[in-house]
Amino acid sequence: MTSATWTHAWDRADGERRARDLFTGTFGAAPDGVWSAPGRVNLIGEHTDYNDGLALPIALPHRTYAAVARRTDGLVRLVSAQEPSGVREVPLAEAVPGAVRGWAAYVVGVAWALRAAGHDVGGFDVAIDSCVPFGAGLSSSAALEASVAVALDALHGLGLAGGVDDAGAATDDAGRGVLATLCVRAENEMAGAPTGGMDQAASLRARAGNALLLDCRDGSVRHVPFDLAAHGLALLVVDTRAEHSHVDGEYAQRRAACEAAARRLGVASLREVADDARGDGWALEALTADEDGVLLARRVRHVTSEIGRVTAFVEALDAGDVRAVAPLMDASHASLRDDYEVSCDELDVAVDAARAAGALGARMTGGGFGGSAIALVGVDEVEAVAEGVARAFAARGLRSPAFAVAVAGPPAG
Ligand code: GAF
Repeated sequence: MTSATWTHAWDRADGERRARDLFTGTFGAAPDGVWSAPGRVNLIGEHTDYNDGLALPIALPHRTYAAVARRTDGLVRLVSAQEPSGVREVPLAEAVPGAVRGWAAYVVGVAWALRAAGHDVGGFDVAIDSCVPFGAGLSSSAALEASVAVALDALHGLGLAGGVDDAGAATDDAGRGVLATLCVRAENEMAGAPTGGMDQAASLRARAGNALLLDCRDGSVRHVPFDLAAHGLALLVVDTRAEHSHVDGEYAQRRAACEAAARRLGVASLREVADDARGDGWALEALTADEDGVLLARRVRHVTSEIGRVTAFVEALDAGDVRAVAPLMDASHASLRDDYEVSCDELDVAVDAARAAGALGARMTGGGFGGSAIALVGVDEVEAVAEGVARAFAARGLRSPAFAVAVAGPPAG
């Protein structure tokens, strides 16, 4: 009997029923339909997206469900099972950056971004329910945005989202790329979180059974088969329950540091440094010539080395040598902890304890400053590693973590 707490994904029919029931109970009529979108874990490629770099997320089986009905009066009424504040009302005409606070900004922001891009989107009622843990670094915000985006796409016949086939693949990746960009606008401009585009791409463009190799320079993607079970392995997610947020200053500071470094180096983005045939030594040397460039050099070293690790990770998957990704995960964590300084005690404890309990490799995932870690473990070791992590947290007096096993699920639909 395990003492570890597990966060299980809802069955799709159950999630849809929950959102539908909340809608009917709140608004007194049936919705036009229910749409859903997944959270994500990023396998590797952290803080690379806003540097035109590479990232490798998978969509989680944990999803956010949105029951939605069109309105004709330009009003948005919102309710969420995760928000005790009751029904919120926002006239779309008043929905401008800065005017809408809290979780509603992510929902209304998607409608605002679609309208700003020239799409004829009107008011709607929406009821949200979700099994994507909130504030756990598993992209609950992107799941919320993407679920609303595909709902509005369908209800207004925008023709961008296409469908999802029986194999869990989106039928119109280009249209989804457009929707992902608009969801990023919603998050950046309406919600005020200066994030990159990885999370929205994962939620809208991932494919079941595959990792999504995302090239953030041109938005192109490649689906890389990712079936750990076939190799006797599993991906354990540790939600440290140290809540994180990207609306606060640290994330923005890291992004600003990268932009400052790129300016000093005279490159359009740090991707150019990562791709430089000479390596990144010249850039680190140039930056450390000034004392105030020493910190920038460490930030740059994380980004360039992390982009290299994404390439090596994909090469290992392509070669069927899945165990070879474990040291890359360890190196990624060390780089994020020491050079990029976005880890925290809880994440370090989770990673160290997972390894001590038998994980082959482990790292923080997502933006950091709290949130979740992932560990590559043998299928028979999942419980033991979770127990080991739970014990380490208890021994340090930390809040009990929650666990999940991640398999690559289908995208929003
Ligand atoms: C967060 C952001 F939303 C992403 O855009 C990405 O930068 C990530 O942190 C770090 O890789 O999830």
